[in-house]
Amino acid sequence: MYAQMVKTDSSKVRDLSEMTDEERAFQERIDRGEKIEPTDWMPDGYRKTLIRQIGQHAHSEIVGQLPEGNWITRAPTLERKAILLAKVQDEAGHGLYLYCAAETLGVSRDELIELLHAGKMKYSSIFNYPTLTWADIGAVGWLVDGAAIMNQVPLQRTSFGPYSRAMVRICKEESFHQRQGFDIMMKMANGNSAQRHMAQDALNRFWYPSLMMFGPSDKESVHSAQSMAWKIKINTNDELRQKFVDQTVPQAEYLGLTVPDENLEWNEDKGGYDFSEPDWTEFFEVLKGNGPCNRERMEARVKAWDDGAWVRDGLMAHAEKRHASRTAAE
Ligand code: BYC
Repeated sequence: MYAQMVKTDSSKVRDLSEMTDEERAFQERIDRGEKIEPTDWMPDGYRKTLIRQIGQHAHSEIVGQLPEGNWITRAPTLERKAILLAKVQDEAGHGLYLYCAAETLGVSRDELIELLHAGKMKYSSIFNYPTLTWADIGAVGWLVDGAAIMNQVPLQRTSFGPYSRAMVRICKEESFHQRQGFDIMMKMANGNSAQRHMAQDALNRFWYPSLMMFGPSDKESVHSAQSMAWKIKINTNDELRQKFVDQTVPQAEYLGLTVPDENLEWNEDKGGYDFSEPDWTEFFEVLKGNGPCNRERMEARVKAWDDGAWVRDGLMAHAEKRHASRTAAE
């Protein structure tokens, strides 16, 4: 019956009758809304899907520090600088909770990071776009964190316990992030004409990349059907994208800014906006590594990892020494 909830690619999701006893018992736990904990039995595919999604989510938080970190030294006031610093530090914390959640599934943080650096794991496409002006920092908070919350609030109910619990904390912090972004946009949109122009330009450049954050259209989404059957994902990509547009358009209107979409129109029948799809060719190019900043982002991450090697080595040596002296004392 769970398969009926699945909106995409449902032909690939196996019915209860096609499962082994263990798989069926697992699926029934999911269907009852029980949380799965790391020591519970789980199908290999469930474990792999979670490692992929949580790992990519963690990488997104860490790589996501880069476009905003770019503006810490150039924030317009001391207060804005302190807020931005706190936000970027929060992203590091989110990455760490998520790597810990992934580690409960039997993969190490080092392994995940090596996969990222080898180009074998993804991070969110959005972070391959540059932050050219201060208004972009407003747009990132307002739109990028806004899209992230839209995706992450339902993930608080995801079936895997450690991921779900990490999401509860992350969502609290993300709402502060979204509000600080909107606050920057309000200042810029109500400022002088150059500031208003910067705010509009930031919206123009970040609108479609933000829509892409929800993933390909449901027709193209390869993982949604199985992930929804396992309640790893709660909504389809298109459902969340629609909710995001419906929430964000009135906010843009409040700011006196124009969403860069000539086809944007309220549709009374569906109770939501009709809007233009992002350019999916561009999306898939960014995923292949051909976005404006892919190379720069990976170079920065690899350099940070290499520069930090002496700290990791030092901590390991210290831990080994302590372990050796404790063992000797016993
Ligand atoms: N970018 O079958 P689909 C943040 C990939 S960070 C890159 O629909 P799925 C923040 C997808 O991985 C917020 N790749 O996949 C941080 C798959 O490829 P693989 C990050 C994407 O997993 C700092 C293929 O396309 N949030 O908020 O069912 C500062 C087919 O897609 C993207 C999360 O990570 C993309 N946008 O659904 C500020 C949320 N979209 O893996 C803010 C958790 C799709 O087979 N993740 N792909 O090689 C999810 O909810 C889901 O993984 C997605 C994709 C909705 C993203």
